[in-house]
Amino acid sequence: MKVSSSLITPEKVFKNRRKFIKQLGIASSSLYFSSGIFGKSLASTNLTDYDYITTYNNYYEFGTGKSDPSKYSKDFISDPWSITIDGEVDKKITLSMEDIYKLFPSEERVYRLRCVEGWSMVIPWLGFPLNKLLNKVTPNSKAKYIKFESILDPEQMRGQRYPILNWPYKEGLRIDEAMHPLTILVTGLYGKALPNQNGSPIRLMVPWKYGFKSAKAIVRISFVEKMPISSWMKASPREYGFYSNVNPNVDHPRWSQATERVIGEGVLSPRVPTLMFNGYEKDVAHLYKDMDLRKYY
Ligand SMILES: Nc1nc2c(c(=O)[nH]1)N[C@H]1C(S)=C(S)[C@@H](COP(=O)(O)O)O[C@H]1N2
Ligand SMILES: [Mo]
Repeated sequence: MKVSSSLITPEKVFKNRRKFIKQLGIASSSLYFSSGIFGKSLASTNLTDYDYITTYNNYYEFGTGKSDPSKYSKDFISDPWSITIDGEVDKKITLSMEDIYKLFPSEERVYRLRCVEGWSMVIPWLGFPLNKLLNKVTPNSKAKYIKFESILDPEQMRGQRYPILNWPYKEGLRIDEAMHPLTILVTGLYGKALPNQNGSPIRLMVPWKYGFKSAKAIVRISFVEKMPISSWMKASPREYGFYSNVNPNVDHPRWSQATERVIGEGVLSPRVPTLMFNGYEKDVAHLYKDMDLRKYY
């Protein structure tokens, strides 16, 4: 489903659509929000309320508590902003957000975000495929991985004044994962501009991987030869691997990954079974066909 060019889709429309879907009594496995290859069946069918999406966050630059990002990112200034694409490329480029909005019109993608901590939300993102941006440069033969860097700005980000993580926040993907049509750069949600606490003005969303792979407030994307060491790999290599594909059969050393808590579904927050690759198995399993998924977590 495409969002109109006005970018303004009232939350009511989403609420109504959800109600409509509920009335139809569609089974979870057959719910399609969008068309074409992006129509995805979801384990939890209901869109998470805007209030939960914007007040229950992980964004350690603003603190480690779930309500810290919404509290402490209010005055974060993310305009002007630009992203540089560099590394093993013929010619690096820098694009302003204005360039990005113009070059890559956003579309709606309803994806579930599954955090490695064992909870999930279903979010109507606005964004565009990362491959469209990556195709603006020509990588050389050394390029094998993509490295993502979030902004380093301790003046605006109180969490960065403490060595909680290896700042700036770093993440990485294999080039084929980054080029996959499901991998998007996000510039909004619920038809509105991306709130600061969700990674304004631009963040990654890789729906078949644990949420920490989806770096917020990205300023640099580099083609690199070696597998990037992400901030979480550095913080705890035993617990957080490079691939970090959602996998109900591979537990975190400290908790099970077999189920997840659905945020916002009432006080009882039911646990539902976690799906292989977060439900995107058909689309992405081929990327890992020769890998032992127990080893490459
Ligand atoms: N720069 C940065 N990006 C980040 C994080 C972070 O702390 N810093 N947290 C990650 C984690 S653990 C999750 S689950 C998601 C949460 O995204 P949301 O707050 O929009 O739901 O963002 C990811 N991206
Ligand atoms: Mo997470």
